[in-house]
Amino acid sequence: MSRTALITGITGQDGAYLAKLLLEKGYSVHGVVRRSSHSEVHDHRLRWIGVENDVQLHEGNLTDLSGLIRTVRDVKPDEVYNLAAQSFVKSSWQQPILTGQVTAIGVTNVLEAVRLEAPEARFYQASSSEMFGLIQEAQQSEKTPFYPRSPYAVAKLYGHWITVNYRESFGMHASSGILFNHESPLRGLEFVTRKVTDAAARIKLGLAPYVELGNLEAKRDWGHARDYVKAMWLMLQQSTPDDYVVATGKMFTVRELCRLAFSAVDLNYEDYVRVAEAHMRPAEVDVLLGDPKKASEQLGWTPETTFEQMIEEMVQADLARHKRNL
Ligand code: NDP
Ligand code: GDR
Repeated sequence: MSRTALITGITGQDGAYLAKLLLEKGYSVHGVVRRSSHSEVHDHRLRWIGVENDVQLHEGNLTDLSGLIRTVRDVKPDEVYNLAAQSFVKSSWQQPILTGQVTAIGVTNVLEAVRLEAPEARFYQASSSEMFGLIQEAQQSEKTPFYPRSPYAVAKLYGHWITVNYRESFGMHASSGILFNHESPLRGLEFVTRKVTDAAARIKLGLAPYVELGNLEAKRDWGHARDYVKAMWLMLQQSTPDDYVVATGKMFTVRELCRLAFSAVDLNYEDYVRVAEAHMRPAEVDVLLGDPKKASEQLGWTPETTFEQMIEEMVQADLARHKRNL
């Protein structure tokens, strides 16, 4: 019998890749979308990935419990993936209260809607490596203590623990994926990988003279979103719910990212990258490196795309996009 999934944040990067994966597995896929005055912004990623006509969208907001209850009641999901969030770390200092309302309390709203209307449904929470922040161990695993460094990370920590708490309090099948950075051609332009691949493409085509960045020495463990949504699905296929770190176990600096992206268009990044104070953060997360051993051993999950392949794919996608618009 076909299973039904409900995805909050279906219009985001991960939502698009997850919707595609679940449709390929025969699920009936539903998503929660925010109302906007621009109807075309709803589904540009779903269109890019080719599933816009195969998913059913329901208006709703993570801050509106009654709407979430109605949606869960109507959809009767077997699996709920809570991907919606104010997800940009830098914006969380500018909008700390909104970030708390959506990224923290919003998780409780979704959990409550599920507990009331579909208590048997399996629940996935999009936790984040940002919760490790000022790292307490050189390589971070499920056992590493957290030390959040931004209003976003503080909010994600609440979302993480409320998920654990609903599992322990109500016996819900609620799992939390502590995902390290993952990117793709569908990444938002404000995040550093996509900002750099898009800039490399525009500079190559003569559409921009340079790009301004912040901390070039920050190190991240970057994987591909296409690989990471598979780990989300695998978590909900386990007989018992649990928490898993999802990462590649390799890290690169922002500077190395720049070198790779610009060399993909035969340019030297040093000629085009400028550092601007405006892109620095009040409190930086200097380095993140995940230990994906548990996900590998218990879920049988391994990343398939290397960092180099992913950056090449993103640069080529940005080149193609800008050439179409020339
Ligand atoms: P995106 O920013 O691409 O997508 C966020 C989604 O949340 C969008 O669909 C957005 O809708 C939706 N959303 C935002 N606010 C609300 C709201 N108030 N009510 C309903 N929907 C809302 O994020 P990603 O796809 O990259 O990430 C998915 C999740 O995983 C997020 O929770 C993120 O914090 C978390 N995460 C991401 C990682 C990464 O590296 N990508 C790593 C670890 C965790 P709209 O399209 O209308 O803006
Ligand atoms: P991050 O991703 O904050 O790790 O959160 P982002 O790509 O924004 O930053 C990564 C690192 O690059 C440095 N950096 C810059 N970042 C941006 N955005 N723009 C710049 O110009 C720039 N220059 C340097 C940053 O300082 C940082 O150190 C992402 C989000 O997807 C979160 O939702 C998610 O939880 C985490 O990844 C894991």
